[in-house]
Amino acid sequence: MTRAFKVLTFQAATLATAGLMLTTVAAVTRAAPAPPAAAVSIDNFTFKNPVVTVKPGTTVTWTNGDDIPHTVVSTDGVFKSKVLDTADRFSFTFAKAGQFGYFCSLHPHMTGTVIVKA
Ligand SMILES: [Cu+2]
Repeated sequence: MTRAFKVLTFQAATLATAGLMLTTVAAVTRAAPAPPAAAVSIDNFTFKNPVVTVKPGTTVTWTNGDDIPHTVVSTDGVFKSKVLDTADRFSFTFAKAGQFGYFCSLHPHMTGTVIVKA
């Protein structure tokens, strides 16, 4: 009786360990590489890096570092941010290749371009 119980306990422990290992393997397999990202900061009425070149699928995030509101508006109507106050962010994921000009609708002299190519 006691011996059978011990064997059962051992088997349960072995199964638990195997289960843990499987879980670990699954977690490692599921960890996809971080999606590509790029950042553009807005400072002193300029897009600091006005031309960024990225691969398709990249998410570009603009951050307003000014104490003045700005927007990020696509020239071709592909994307449009709300008014960004200080430290606000706007992100857009560029799925397709192409050249995407944009500007700040409050200060149209502020312009930039995202170039998406594989
Ligand atoms: Cu602006």
